[in-house]
Amino acid sequence: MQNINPNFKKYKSAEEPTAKELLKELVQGNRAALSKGLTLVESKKAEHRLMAEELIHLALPHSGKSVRVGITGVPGVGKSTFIEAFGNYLTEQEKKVAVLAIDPSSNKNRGSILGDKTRMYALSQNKNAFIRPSPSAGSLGGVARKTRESILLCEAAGFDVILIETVGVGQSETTVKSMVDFFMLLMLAGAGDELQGIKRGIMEMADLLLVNKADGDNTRKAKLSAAEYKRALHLFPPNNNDWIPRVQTCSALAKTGVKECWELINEFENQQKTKGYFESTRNQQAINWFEESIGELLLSQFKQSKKAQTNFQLLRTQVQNGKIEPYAAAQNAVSFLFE
Ligand SMILES: Nc1nc2c(ncn2[C@@H]2O[C@H](COP(=O)(O)OP(=O)(O)O)[C@@H](O)[C@H]2O)c(=O)[nH]1
Ligand SMILES: [Mg+2]
Repeated sequence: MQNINPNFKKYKSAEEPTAKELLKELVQGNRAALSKGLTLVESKKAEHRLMAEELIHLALPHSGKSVRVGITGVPGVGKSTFIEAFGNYLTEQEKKVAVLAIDPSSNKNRGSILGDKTRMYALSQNKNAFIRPSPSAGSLGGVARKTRESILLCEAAGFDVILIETVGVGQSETTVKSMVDFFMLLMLAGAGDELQGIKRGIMEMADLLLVNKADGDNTRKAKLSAAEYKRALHLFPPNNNDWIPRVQTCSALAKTGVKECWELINEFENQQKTKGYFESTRNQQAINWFEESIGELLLSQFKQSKKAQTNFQLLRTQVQNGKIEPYAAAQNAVSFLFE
């Protein structure tokens, strides 16, 4: 791939490594280099952004070899506990596991969804695992870009499985779905879909519905729920990748059903690769990323242009006072970008 940004070479300071130096360390599995790379990716500073872009560009040939798994479900369903059990199980299978999060609502005061490191204590101490808390609040688009780039960097650093956690409310699932190979939804037994706030659309996106907390007195209820979900899945429209979504139970706390979950992901990967869907899905995701980025870049240019912003404020008042029709005002506002 060609290096198309001529500004790449401008970044250089005495004490900082160049993107090339950083990548070299990162590819050798240097965790500090990976952390630094991720910090660059998350940074809003222009010079960091530039270096991040170069780093991503250099990392691309080393990326793509992991299995990317999205994990969602309402708060309290057991995502973090599951990731602790699943992540440690995977490292026992000689896998290197990276955990990332998508959480546009998080901010420094409230802490991110991966802030609860106590639930992932063993994993956070595991030398074959890498946990990166969610970047601080931003637009979903911004967080999505950072997460996509973080996936690439983790892959270049040799991680085999990337787990991406998101909260099961709102838009962020669609975003996670658009960047993973396999998407799983954690559910609770007997709580009812409405109670769990899980929209049908999210259930339809899942490759696996995993009924968690199937332990103790709850085991039977969990099995019953799983059977119900299985029946409900038949009513869903078929996927265009020939994969029939599965339903399983697990106990993240007792660490049961975790192995089965990994076996299912392997089955999925094999099937999708054999049929050619694995690659075509990723290619489609790349196209989507490209298209989304254009909208984002235009918006960011619009926000950065002083001239456009002055005009925007003027138009805003005119729209408010009924002096100009909203669509015409938008056309006028945007036209400033192309002058
Ligand atoms: N009984 C039981 N409790 C669980 C299980 N998984 C998680 N929990 C508990 O459910 C609560 C929420 O778990 P957490 O992992 O933080 O959920 P998250 O908000 O989805 O990340 C905690 O008190 C966990 O100990 C499970 O498999 N069985
Ligand atoms: Mg959590």
